[in-house]
Amino acid sequence: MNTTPPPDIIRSAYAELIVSDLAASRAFYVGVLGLVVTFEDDDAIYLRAFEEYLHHSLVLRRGPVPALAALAYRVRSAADVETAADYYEELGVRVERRAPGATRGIGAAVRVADPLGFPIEFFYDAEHVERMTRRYDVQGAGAISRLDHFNIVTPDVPAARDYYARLGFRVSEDIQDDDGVVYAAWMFRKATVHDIALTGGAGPRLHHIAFATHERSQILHICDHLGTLRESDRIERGPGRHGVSNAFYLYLLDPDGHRIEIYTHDYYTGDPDNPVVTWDVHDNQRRDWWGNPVVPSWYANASTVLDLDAHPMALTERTEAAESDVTIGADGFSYTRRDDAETGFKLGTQV
Ligand code: DHY
Repeated sequence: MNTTPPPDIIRSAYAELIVSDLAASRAFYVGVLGLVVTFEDDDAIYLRAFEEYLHHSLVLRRGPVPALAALAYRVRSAADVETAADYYEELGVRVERRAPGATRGIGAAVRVADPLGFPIEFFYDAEHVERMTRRYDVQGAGAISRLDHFNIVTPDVPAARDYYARLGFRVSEDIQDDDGVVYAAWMFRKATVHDIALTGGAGPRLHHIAFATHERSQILHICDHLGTLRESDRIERGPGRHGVSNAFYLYLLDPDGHRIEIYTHDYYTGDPDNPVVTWDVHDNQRRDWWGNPVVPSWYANASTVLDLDAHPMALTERTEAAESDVTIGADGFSYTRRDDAETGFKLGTQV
């Protein structure tokens, strides 16, 4: 256990993804999602959403293996970057100090191989660019406001929850069964439902990164836009209303299969006694408030994670039951009203 205090983390701030074809990725992230290009060259594209004034919230870097290269948290001050280095050195994991500009637009930073196997960066200083909040002349009908959260796949959710709790994150919601098996947990630093979600499964893998819009209409427009492009197969799940978080959601797959969530309407969690919501894993409305089934790919697939030398991380299997084995959405193993018999009609058992 650490004697060094943890860094004061403000929020999830940016992700760096390795993609195989920058032009194809650009067509998706800029052409469809409308993200703003801060800088691009032959190796990388640096993107931000309309309300963001830091250099980027997403880096797409060309590389041989589509993967996650880093998840970055912003900390409260430059001194907190040093605190992060001390904290992880005391934990005994690999810590790399990065000079200003090692990632374009980012100041002095620290990257660590965290105990869950993820490449995590901490930074404070960053280049400021135009915040395009009021640039309605360039915002489309599907305008995205900001990065909202990361969702990672990890085999032991309680262990991951405890690690993040030591970093100062609090749980907003989780999914458990009557025996206390924890299938997933949502944790936050900023005053929303989450900055990081922990999904139980073979890990480390990246489940998705999520961007927020202001309204549901923007999410629906993205669906319409994809339909018009005859790219409806980029829509993996939704649109729908989450049970957990109460957010309106859409999951998309980028050209390399990285999953991107578009998310809006979650709620304020900032008071110190914010109540934790625990869902029964057999509640059909936990993941989709309307009881629509969760497609199996959403449980099964996730992105490879790279170590600090850009090598793919080996996976550790989950030993406890997988959520997809005990219930997939409204699949007849689950309930809508706890004591009713489940008909399972949404998967077509009526025929
Ligand atoms: C849920 C998943 C998310 C999220 C909030 C809630 C639960 C679910 O519907 O699967 O990715 O951001």
